Amino acid sequence: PTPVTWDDPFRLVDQLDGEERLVQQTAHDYCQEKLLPRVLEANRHEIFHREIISEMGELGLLGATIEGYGCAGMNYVGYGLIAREVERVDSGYRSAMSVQSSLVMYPIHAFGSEAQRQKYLPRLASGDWVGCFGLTEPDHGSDPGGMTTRARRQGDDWVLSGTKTWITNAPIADVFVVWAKDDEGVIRGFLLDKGMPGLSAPKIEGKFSLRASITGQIALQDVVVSDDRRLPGVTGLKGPFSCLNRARFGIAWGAMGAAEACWHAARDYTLERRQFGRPLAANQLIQKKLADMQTEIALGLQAALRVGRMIDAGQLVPEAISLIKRNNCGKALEIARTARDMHGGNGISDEYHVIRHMLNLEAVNTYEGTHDVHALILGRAQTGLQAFC
Ligand code: TGC
Ligand code: FAD
Repeated sequence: PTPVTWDDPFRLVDQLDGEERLVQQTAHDYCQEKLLPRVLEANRHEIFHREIISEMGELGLLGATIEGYGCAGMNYVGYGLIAREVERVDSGYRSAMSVQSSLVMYPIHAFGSEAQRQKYLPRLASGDWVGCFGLTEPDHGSDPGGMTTRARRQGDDWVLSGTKTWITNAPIADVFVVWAKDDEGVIRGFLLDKGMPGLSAPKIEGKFSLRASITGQIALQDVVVSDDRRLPGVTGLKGPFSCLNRARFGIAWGAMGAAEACWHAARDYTLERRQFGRPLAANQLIQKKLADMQTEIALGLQAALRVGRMIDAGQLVPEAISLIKRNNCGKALEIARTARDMHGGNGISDEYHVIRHMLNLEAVNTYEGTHDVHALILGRAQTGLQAFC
């Protein structure tokens, strides 16, 4: 019989094909060798090392599910495995990767003109350009349908005005995917380039979470945009929400990667650390915590794999994605908090990594639809009753 290993009790590895294992190994090696050594400095000093995007591009990790245009053309399970490996190091690095892949390259590929695809996708795939996605506004986070950013018609052009906030990658972005309402109240997507008159992206300072990821606003002061910068293939909220489906799926995998890092750290630490004359890990209370972590992670990964297989079979069900985004982020946050506690005083030092994961996961549990908003999505789908308002 196949031996059961404590760190992969359901043998997830046996459920992956050769290509998926290779993708995971490539991502794992890169993240451990190149990202982990940089993360303490990045987190302490709120630095996003821009070259990371280029390195990811070189390895084919950006827009990895897209066929052609310099992209790797892998399946969604492969994309999930990349997210898991990147977030095993830091959720902020996974943020940068998911925004570029799911929120910038996906809509250009799915809703863009051929000219837009040719212009943007190869440069975003290589990491020569960084992208960002502007949906959230200061007064409209969970309810993006209330957005006040406007796209007014002016002859053949559009004039964009408004403010987007909490936008990952914005201060360093070359390309901005911006969602705005036209004069009839129809939501449309636009592709803006850095340096356009009236466009700026100030950094948001003082984050206690995702400090290794750069976040900013997008300020639009009457930015004149030609019609060929409009994404022609979609109108309405299903445009941004289709992107969110993919990103939320990646986050469900990524959060499990962060949780695994915390679980393994807690196991190693409690095996090593002795109190009352024996290893902490010899205590029943400690072993129960480790068993709970193992259980939630094993279940969460199986669920993420199942949803990945559904997407790859052409059965994308948004509610299934809400379920795993909500569950895996909530469980990962709980695991990180417990792992932090199990490290005692050392747990608050960044040298032990768990407090960084814990603080990161606070934001991961909030963005891309908060834990409670996903509960309302699931509640609406099973009762038919809208509880948002
Ligand atoms: P609702 O009436 O439900 O839907 C409006 C239209 O959208 C369609 N739709 C979807 N289409 C595709 N996928 C989905 N998941 C969809 N959900 C809805 C729907 O069919 C409808 O289409 P149509 O043609 O009939 O008009 O809209 P609502 O306003 O009632 O929505 C409510 C709610 C709460 C579900 C929604 O607004 C929501 O999900 N809020 C959360 C907002 C959010 O997730 N923001 C994320 C911003 S981006 C971000 O956080 C990036 S972090 C990146 C990182 O660093 O990793
Ligand atoms: P609110 O919507 O004000 O919610 C506050 C609280 O109220 C939450 O607990 C929520 O669950 C609860 N709540 C809201 N509505 C209801 C309701 N109807 N019933 C019960 N409870 C409710 N956005 C982008 O567009 N692009 C990005 O790249 C991006 N990156 C981000 C990066 C970071 C680091 C962060 C923190 C956020 C980012 N966001 C981004 C924004 C993110 O998607 C929003 O923060 C999120 O959708 C929640 O919106 P909000 O912050 O306005 O909270």
